[in-house]
Amino acid sequence: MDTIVAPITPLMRTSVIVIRVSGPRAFDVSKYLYVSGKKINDFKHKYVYHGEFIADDIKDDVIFYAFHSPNSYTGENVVEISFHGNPIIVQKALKNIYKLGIRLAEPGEFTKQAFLNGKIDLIQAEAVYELIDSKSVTGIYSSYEKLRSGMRGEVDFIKENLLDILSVVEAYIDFPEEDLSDFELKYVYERLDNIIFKLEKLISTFETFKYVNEGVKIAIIGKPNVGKSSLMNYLLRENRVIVSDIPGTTRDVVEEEINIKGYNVKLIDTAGIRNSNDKIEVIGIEFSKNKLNEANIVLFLFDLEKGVDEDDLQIMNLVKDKNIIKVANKLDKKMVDIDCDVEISVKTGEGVDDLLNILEKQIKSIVVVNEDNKQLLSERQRDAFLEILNHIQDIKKNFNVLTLDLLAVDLHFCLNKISELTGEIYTEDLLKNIFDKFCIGK
Ligand SMILES: Nc1nc2c(ncn2[C@@H]2O[C@H](COP(=O)(O)OP(=O)(O)OP(=O)(O)O)[C@@H](O)[C@H]2O)c(=O)[nH]1
Ligand SMILES: [Mg+2]
Repeated sequence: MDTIVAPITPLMRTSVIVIRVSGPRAFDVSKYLYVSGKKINDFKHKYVYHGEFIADDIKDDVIFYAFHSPNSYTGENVVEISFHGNPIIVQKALKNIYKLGIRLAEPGEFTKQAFLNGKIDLIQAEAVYELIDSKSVTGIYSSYEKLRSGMRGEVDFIKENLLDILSVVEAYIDFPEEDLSDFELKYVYERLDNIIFKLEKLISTFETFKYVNEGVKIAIIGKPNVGKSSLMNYLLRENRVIVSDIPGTTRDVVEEEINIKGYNVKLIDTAGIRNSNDKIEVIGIEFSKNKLNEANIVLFLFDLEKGVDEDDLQIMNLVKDKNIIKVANKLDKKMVDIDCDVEISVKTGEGVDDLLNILEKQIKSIVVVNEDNKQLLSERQRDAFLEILNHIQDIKKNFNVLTLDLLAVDLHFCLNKISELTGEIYTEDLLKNIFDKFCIGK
């Protein structure tokens, strides 16, 4: 294994920059490390040192610590050094470390070392990325659980059931003239059902994974001038979208990610929908109508000053199948009553908290987290489990007509899929796909 080095904090002017050296020759950096004027000769495991990094034209007061293989994040010898947060110092230090034959790490290569050394499996390696990338509390919880357990419980359950079936099938392969007894058939079907039940539950978590990562899409719609862009700005806490008292101000669809009560949300402001002769406005309105199809929740805005009219009813027709929250805005200028879920004034902020509470409830009903399955499957994991599920369902359907040889082949296929999932079997391409997403230093 190569010895690699990289900053594990951003390489920018900041308070502290930490670099990590990992690999069989990591302790060679001792060449540049001094404590009380003396070179460090042997690093003690998990000891923190305060000293100096001295190499050619640089010198810095540093803190460093070491981990001995295999008891480190990567499973290799590891030294981490924290410098004062000036990237010039760290660039120079790195240059000197390269002279020792230690190279700059590729994206995700520390985690890849951990995987190759068997410290973590591939599900856990992916969970490291998911944990850092998560934009919501649910996502963080899920990825942390995956990181801790690698979904061992689930994976082992499926594997054991597959092996149980395989042992029955293989016992009969050499005696093709004999049939499985009723008892053995029942045993096999029970195990097939166990697997199907578990897989269906697991696969259903992918929907939530998608919401957690891509965000729940919430479109703000309504006729022109009801305050859609004002509400968008209010929720984003910035003047992101142009607001004016001229109807037809917003011409484009504007999307922004925000966090609402711990949930990752994609908020979409749309052009006010009405019959218009303005060419550009018409294009914007068409865009908005298309966006409506993607929305998981629709915030339908009304105007409490002007009341409901034919335009509102036409828009209502467009979204009647959607998950709608009816929001009556401009409470501060209320002239009429409107049948709605909540009254607000974006101008004074009144009622917006109530709106957020209603939104939270709606989001929760979409981002369903099953108490037994808090670990959410990523796309790769979903695809692998889905392939196994399809195979198992076929096996169950055709159990009576399949030859034992074919059954054994199918069962081995499923076991192999699981091994690919956990990384017991892997290809360089697969690893590249997974680790290329990481940043350098992870
Ligand atoms: N009094 C009052 N005025 C508001 C309120 N919310 C928005 N407005 C005003 O209503 C006008 C229209 O607001 P916008 O946010 O641009 O409305 P819009 O729905 O995005 O309009 P289009 O982009 O044209 O579809 C602006 O003058 C806002 O300042 C409110 O709660 N009370
Ligand atoms: Mg607008």
